[in-house]
Amino acid sequence: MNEYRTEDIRNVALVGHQSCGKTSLVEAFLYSTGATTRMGHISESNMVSDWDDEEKERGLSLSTSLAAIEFNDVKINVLDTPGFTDFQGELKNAILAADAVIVVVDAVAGVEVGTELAWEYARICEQPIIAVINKMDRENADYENVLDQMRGQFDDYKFIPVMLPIGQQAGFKGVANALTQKAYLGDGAERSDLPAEYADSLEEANMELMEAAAEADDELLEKYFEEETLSFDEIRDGMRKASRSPELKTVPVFTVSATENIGTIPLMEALVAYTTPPRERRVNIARGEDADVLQAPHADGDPLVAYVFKTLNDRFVGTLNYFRIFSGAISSDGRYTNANSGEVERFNSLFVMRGKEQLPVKTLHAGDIGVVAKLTDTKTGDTFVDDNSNVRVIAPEFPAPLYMLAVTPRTQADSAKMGPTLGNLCDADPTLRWRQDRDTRQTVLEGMGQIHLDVTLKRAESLGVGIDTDMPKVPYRETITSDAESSYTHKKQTGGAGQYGRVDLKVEPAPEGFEFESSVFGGAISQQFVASTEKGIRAVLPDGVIAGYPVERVKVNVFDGKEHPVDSKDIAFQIAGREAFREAFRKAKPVLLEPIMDVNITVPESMMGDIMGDLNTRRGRVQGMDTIGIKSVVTAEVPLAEMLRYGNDLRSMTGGRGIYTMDFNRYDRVPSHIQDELIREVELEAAQ
Ligand SMILES: Nc1nc2c(ncn2[C@@H]2O[C@H](COP(=O)(O)OP(=O)(O)O)[C@@H](O)[C@H]2O)c(=O)[nH]1
Ligand SMILES: [Mg+2]
Repeated sequence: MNEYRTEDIRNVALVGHQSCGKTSLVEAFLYSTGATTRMGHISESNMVSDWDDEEKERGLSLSTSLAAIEFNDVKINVLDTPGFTDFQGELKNAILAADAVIVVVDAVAGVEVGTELAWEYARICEQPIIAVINKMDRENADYENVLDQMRGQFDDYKFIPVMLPIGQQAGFKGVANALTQKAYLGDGAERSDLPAEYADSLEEANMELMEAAAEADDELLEKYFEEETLSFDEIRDGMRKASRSPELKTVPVFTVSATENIGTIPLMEALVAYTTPPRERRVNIARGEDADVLQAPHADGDPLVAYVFKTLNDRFVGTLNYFRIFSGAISSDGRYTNANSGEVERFNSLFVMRGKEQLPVKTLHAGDIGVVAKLTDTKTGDTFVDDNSNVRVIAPEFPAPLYMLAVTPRTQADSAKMGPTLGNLCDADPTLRWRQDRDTRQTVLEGMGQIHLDVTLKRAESLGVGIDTDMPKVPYRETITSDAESSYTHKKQTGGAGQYGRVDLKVEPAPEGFEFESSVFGGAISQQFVASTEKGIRAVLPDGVIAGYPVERVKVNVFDGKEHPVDSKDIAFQIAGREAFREAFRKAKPVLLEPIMDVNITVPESMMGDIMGDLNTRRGRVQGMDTIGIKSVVTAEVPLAEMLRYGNDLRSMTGGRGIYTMDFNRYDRVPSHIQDELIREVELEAAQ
């Protein structure tokens, strides 16, 4: 692998709905540039950027992979992202690491959920977008229709076709370039004259392109008015500027067939010409406590700022950290500081990657993307800096987890390894978490969906940890709805040392938590034993009284009791307190509380009815409805207990076209028939 300077580097993130052909496009790039001698195919499980065993098995990209493409003395770092909505974390970080976002759209399926999701992230990051309509060779491929869809869906963007298809479907032969007004047949290595029937439409596309470029810049606009034409370079520069401009939001549109390798070379040329070199990139950073923007230009000599956008734990290659250099340079004999962990890391194993192939390099210049192995304490989201600078790149905001599984180690040996391994996997993936749920006593793994967690557990398995899974329990709470009093005497006075204590107490509902007070009058119980009583009551709280869940929103007042001069002791009052509390709690009309979630669901408008009907069966309360374009957005409050498998259900209801987010709102009373059932379950379990 040659060394590439900043101006000869391009960083693009390939994004789009699952199966739109991103990974196949990387195959075509590698083949057309001579990096491979034949194109891999999904059916043969040999595509360069789907190299992981799991990816091969599923025929699905599960994480971002890096393919460095050497083309015309430029290196294009292609980040091939997974389109499956479970892997949004990978997608967001890849978009941050790149300088342009290539949205690939299927010429038959058109704009899909994954297209929109990626588009919205690109918008939030203010990244320039390039649209590629792929699969033009397929039956029913329809370039114009897909272009119209995009225009309708993303109507604040301006779409400018740069390559138009020559032929469609089985007749798709190549592309016509609006700039050069030439035809590029097959892979497009050579240009030829335009077939006569395309002359008019190309002429028109050329005008549009020129106007769009001229708009980017007052000087260009003036020149265009005067001379009615612009040079190739002016058009390309103008388009680059226009696509980066948050006001103009110009999107150049290209078209290809990845698997037929048609239009690939002109697309690579375009990636070089129409995307911005790394030097022009701005990125949000924190300097100490202050937010700031790292401004252009970022050269080798500037202080180092490099962002780790991906950490991979692999059984064969160990831990790899993928980073993007925003400023400064990195070399294989260097040591750099991880600004997040404070650790100084040695970069001896430095390389660039092409799928799983590691190509060692000595130096990576400002703007480049590389990989480093064998670090001690670095993970996704960290920033490398020079010794004394306190700069961190601000990571994107990641969605809250949607899917949970209870996990248990399979064997004794697995039990010791489970924690550290899950810890590493969660460090590497910002959308993955694990925690010990204190309420349910389960170890809970949380992520974006079933596939996400399946893949995580497979990875843990490959790292040598067997893990079994179970349905997660809902963290219910127990509370009371009225006041009640009780008195309990603990007495053991037969033979030996005796025990004696009496506690009289009152429970009442409280707004939150647990409150304890004592209004014992005239020393009926001494201070010391009031403390014992409180201890006994508090010991009940974690396990509850009626169904084994923690107690909340309760106030206890100990107002009377009785001591014995010899037999009263700590343990006696602990027991009396505990039993008095349990009794009073049972009398005070106890109820279960359950977590209520704020849920936000986006589906195609036509599916709205089904979604609402389904929410009804989940005890959901619809809070609002909205229509955005051809999408409907429903906001609702739904009990967590009804949402545990919603990701799968929504996917099957909508054929993968629905997405949702979910956040905790509050605890609410469980309806009594469900409460009865829950209590019965607990009793059955206890009886076994
Ligand atoms: N006919 C046709 N099929 C394609 C094309 N590009 C990709 N495919 C197929 O679409 C499926 C998904 O491709 P893949 O590259 O894995 O999509 P990704 O999920 O976006 O990475 C595979 O079966 C590919 O062979 C294309 O240009 N034409
Ligand atoms: Mg893929």
